Amino acid sequence: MKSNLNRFALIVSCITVATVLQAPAQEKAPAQEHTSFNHSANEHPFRIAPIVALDECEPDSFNAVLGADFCKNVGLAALKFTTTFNELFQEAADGTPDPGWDFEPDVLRVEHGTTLVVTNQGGEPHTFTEVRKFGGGFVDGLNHGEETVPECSGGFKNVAVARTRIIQGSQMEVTDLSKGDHYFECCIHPWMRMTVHVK
Ligand SMILES: [Cu+2]
Repeated sequence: MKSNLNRFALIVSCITVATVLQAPAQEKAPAQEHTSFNHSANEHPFRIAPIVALDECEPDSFNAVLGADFCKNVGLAALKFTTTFNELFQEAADGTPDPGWDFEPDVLRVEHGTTLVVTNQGGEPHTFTEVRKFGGGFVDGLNHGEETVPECSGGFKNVAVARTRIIQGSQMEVTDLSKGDHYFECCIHPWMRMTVHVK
């Protein structure tokens, strides 16, 4: 009887040891899957490519012309890092458009399948519009004589243009870009340009 009890205790402790030994093995399996998932993700490290739209609009002068709350660069205005509405048009007319109105980066190389995520970190609306060839936008006074490109014509009355508008603080995603070169510009401030190479 005693011997049977000992055998039973031995069996129980063997099962316990086996269970304990198995536990890490079970935890390991998903970890390995996770590693291989990360590995495949590493083959396409740029599945999401962030892009920002920037500007330095001066709220008082812009809003006097375009309406209250059109330009929301309150922080920059406090620091005096802003350009007034008239200055912006004068700079464009002089052929030296304001570099504070910008897409970053200017050039981007991405893998096929990458999603562009464009965030408007500026104070006024922009568009991120794909064009066949860079050219003028839909605001004549900002075009420096360049003709409006077909993709921007009609301004926001054109649904295709309106769909590419990004208001302050919001984001827009661009997906399904084919392999090759793609050109994007702002239909309001046409010197805001960027090129995306899709491999
Ligand atoms: Cu713009």
